[in-house]
Amino acid sequence: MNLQIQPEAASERAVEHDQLFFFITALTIFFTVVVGGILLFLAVKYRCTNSKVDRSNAPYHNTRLEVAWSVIPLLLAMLVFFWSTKQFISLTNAPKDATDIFVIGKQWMWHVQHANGIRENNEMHVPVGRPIRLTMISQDVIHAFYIPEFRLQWQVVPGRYTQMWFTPTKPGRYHIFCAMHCGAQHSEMGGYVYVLPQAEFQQWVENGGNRFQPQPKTMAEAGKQIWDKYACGSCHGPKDNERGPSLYALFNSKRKLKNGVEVVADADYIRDSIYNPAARMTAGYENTMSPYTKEQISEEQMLNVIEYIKTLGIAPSAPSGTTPTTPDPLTLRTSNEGDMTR
Ligand SMILES: [Cu+2]
Repeated sequence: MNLQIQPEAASERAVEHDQLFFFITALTIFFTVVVGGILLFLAVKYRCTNSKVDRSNAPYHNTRLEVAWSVIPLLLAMLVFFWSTKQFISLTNAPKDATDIFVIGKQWMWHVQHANGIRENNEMHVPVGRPIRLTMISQDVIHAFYIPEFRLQWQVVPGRYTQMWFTPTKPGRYHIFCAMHCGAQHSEMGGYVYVLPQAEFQQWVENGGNRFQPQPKTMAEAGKQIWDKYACGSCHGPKDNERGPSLYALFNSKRKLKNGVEVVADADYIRDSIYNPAARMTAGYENTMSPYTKEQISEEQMLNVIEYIKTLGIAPSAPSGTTPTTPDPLTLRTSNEGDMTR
């Protein structure tokens, strides 16, 4: 009989995750047996009042024993705490050379975009052995992107980008699930990630993936189309003008707002400023820009627009090759609270 306790471990993260998981399991079993065994032994030994056991001079306490049963579990708990915290933090800290893939969740499917313009539905093709960073957002309700074989799961929420990364280690096909109950057809919201050997992945890219359009456009090119369609450049030119501030070399730079606060112009800031310009006006400007709705610019198109704005220049402080959407979930949450009510 082939009894499988865990799904296959197909990412770097999975190996460390499993070590921690089995360590906690072993600890639990060990202490259950020790405490249960002592309990059982004492219960049997002293089971009735007339058993011939000396009950006089029962000890009230034993300092060495008490220190031991306090300090040893404390140390073990701290070990589990630091070990799991390390893994938790590493989930959002992608290496600089990670390849970006963008994921959009909607009832009830996963939409995937690669920077080279390849788009996929309910499928994600990745090369083996390369770090992949996912930037995710939902178009409607809260979802969660979950690949058990990679031990990878994070919430995909409306109103802000979330990120996580992984390095797949074994070519193969692995299930994608939505791990957040998101409506009637939640259970059908799934798909597959295909981990391909490098050469095969290159071939897949050259063939244009499983195309929805014959000639792939890069995300930035698709973003420029939207930029042109809404004539964004008429107010946001190469230089600041009286209608609007320039967006050249905006990405990742510091912006002074009307209310005196200074913010970093990251992906969330740009997205917010298009869907809800009034919320964070740039210092020196009146609120003359009308907000864009998701019917006009969908979440999918928004990612393209942001990629295009990056091509207008990234502030020098930007670490090369990264998408500096603030990885700290707390900062993001406070900066986007208005979104849910829009
Ligand atoms: Cu879902």
